[in-house]
Amino acid sequence: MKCTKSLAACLTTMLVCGNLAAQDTGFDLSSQRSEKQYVTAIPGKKIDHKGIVINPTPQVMDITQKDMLVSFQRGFNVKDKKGKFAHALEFLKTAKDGIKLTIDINAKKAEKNGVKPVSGAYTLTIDADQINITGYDERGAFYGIQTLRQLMLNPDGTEKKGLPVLKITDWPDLPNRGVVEGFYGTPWSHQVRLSLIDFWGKNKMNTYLYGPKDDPYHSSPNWRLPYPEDEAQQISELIEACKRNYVDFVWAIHPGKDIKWNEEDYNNLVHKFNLMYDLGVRSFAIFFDDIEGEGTNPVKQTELLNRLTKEFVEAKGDVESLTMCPTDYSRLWANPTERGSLAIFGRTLDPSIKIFYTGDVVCSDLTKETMDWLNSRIKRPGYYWWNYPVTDYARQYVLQGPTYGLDTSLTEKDLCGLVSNPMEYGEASKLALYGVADYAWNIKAYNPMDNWERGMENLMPKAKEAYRTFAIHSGDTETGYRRDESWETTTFKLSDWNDAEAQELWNEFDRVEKAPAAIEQGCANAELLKELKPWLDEFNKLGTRGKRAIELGRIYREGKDDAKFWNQYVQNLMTPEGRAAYEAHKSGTMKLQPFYDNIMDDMGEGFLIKMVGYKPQMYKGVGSFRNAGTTLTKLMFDNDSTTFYTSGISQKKNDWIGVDLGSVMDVKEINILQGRNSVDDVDYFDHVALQYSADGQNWTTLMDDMQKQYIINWKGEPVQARYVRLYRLDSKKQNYAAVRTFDVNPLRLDNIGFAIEAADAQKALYAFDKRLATTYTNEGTLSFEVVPGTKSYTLLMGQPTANGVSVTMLDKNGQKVGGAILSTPFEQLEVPENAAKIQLNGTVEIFEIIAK
Ligand code: 14T
Repeated sequence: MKCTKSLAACLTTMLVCGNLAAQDTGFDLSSQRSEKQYVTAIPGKKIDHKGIVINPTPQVMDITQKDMLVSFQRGFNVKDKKGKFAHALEFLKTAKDGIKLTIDINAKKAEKNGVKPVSGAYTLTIDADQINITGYDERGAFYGIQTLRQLMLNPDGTEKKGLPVLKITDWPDLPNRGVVEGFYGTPWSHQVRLSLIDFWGKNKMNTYLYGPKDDPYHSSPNWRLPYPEDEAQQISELIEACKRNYVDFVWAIHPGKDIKWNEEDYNNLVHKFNLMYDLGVRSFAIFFDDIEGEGTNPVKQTELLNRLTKEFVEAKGDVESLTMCPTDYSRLWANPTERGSLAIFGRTLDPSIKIFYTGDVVCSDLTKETMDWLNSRIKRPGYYWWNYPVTDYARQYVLQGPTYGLDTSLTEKDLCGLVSNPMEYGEASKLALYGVADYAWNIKAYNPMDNWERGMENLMPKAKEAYRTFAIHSGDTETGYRRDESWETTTFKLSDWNDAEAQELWNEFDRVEKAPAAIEQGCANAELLKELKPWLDEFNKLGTRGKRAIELGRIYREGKDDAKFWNQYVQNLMTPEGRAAYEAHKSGTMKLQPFYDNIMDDMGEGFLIKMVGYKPQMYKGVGSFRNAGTTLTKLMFDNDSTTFYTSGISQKKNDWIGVDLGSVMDVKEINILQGRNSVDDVDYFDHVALQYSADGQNWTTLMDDMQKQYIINWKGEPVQARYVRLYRLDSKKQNYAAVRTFDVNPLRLDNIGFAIEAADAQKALYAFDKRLATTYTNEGTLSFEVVPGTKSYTLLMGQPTANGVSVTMLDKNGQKVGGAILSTPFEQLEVPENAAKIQLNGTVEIFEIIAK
């Protein structure tokens, strides 16, 4: 794709395609996204909380009297000493003769009770006859109330039997805990934002950074302009909701794409800040991420931020210190030297200003090492922007796995805060945020696996098991920030089949098939259900297909009934539309989908060999990239030059992409299309050799030293090869590598050896290519010449339409010598000796016509 639009427009287009493409000019985003591709196991394990579940996990909790519950049925006699919490206590019943509940805000008292003196700290004591909440500050008291609520109510809102007798002494580890709405794509709706703000309050998160990339008034072109009336009104409403939940609303501006470092734009920015101030904003951020050109200048950025600190923040008196996101927000492309922007900020940026950072790459784990690296440069504890569970770079996923990848030895000295950048699906992001809240509050105690179990119970108490089935298979991003999934499931290849494992996997696919209906039944959050719906629909189908694949495996292994096998096999394949839907909303990409795809392919291959009587030429993707063995490579062999295999990661020295033909054979012709197009794409090997090998070890070059060549055709004296590949030669390129077509020994009407007549004779070749992956859908008449000596034909088809397919056999004079009606997908046709031509009439998808 050639980008003539602005960077943002390009980025957004590419992101919409779920594919972060590289660009050939300027800022090469895709090479920057060379995420390390490994999946770490999830730490922690499920704990029995004995009915006391508090999120985030309190710092200190003493059960002062075991096995005793204080009944609160008669209600509470509330003494809200400072009169601040009427709105926060609606969940409890008040009664004069109820149990005494005193809520106070008293820093000294809280400190004496043992809390760390930080905003949000509180103590909560529950005794047989009274309950006391003491906040270190107002926010702390509010958090004490949240803890009490969790002790009183079940996730479904029903009341528990009674309250445990205990003392909780609690405070947050990190001063800034929350969320940045910072993704590309549709910004959250007002309703979803309100629901999230409430969720954050309940889970003791205190920060909402408002910075949706596709809000034009946050970014270019409209950052200088006021919000339209109704949007301004909604922002004020968000600020009110945040106040009720003790969440700091931080409004972010993203001016870097077209800012001029002059007085006029400085005034434009102050003017916009003042407009936002008037709407109630008291905390501001400036983002300089994903820009190029003038705006990236760190000296100018610093001058702006320092001046704003003096002339806006300090002048106003009631505005919080600024937060900024540097252009070099990831170590991947940050200049590490003293002259780099991070070091410049360290030396010159006002120390009150917080600096964002996403870690070693764009989406990365939070580690001590990455924070040390950053902090030694910026000379302050960095502010971690965690690009999880964001999916704007891979929109076919909805991430529901455990929240992990966060080092539990860190303290507020390593980072001043943690914000998560979620998915454009706000409700579906809550499961991940439940973990972020827990981690940021109590780092040492963080137990990812247990948090995940509690999170699902919290979000879908009436369908927890079904939700768990969906979530455990919806964690991985396949080619992005990889996350473990399906860790309780064992899959296998057809060649490693064993009956017990097959039955267990069938049982799991059965649960997969049934989970969506149970979730639709039990999920009380309609908005969450709406967000998940497209994935649930596909999940259900995946369950059905998986079960059928295993049932087919049994028939296949019996090997008795070819017709039965093929009839059911065809039913369990996906139509092109079915496949597109499957690709658009993916779950089970780590184990379930590959199992289905592989076993269907392997059974198809085995069955085809059985029908043909020998091993025909196969097409399997091979190569140096991690995903080279996956089903993604099929896109090179589908005779569709609009679809392509992509490495999904940067190319480097010695990389290669090729095909395994299944066995050594005569190779006479090779046709390859590199890149995603042949005009100006950057995702290809711009210096490359074409090679073949019989053993996969020793390679011989057929064409050498090809420069900037998308289209590669070779034809010559046959060579004996099982493998053919494109091998990357010396190059500076770091883009992904993509291949649209990788054709070896292409079948043609002039080399197939018999005549074919059809509406589209070229496509009709797919009925004779001995490949199940390519089919020909006949409409009307297909005729083909009978090769002398042929005794019968096996026809592998889809289900013929109700009228069936009529067959007419003609001799060399055009006289009819036989006929039949084909009505099932698997048919055998006996051929009379004098037949010279066969005509098929009717609508049917033909996989293969095999002569015997
Ligand atoms: F500001 C940053 F810290 C940041 O992460 N910026 C964007 C963010 O808005 C986006 O949601 C996130 C995940 O895709 O990554 C950043 O955007 C990128 C980064 C790339 F390396 C967009 C394209 C890229 F190639």
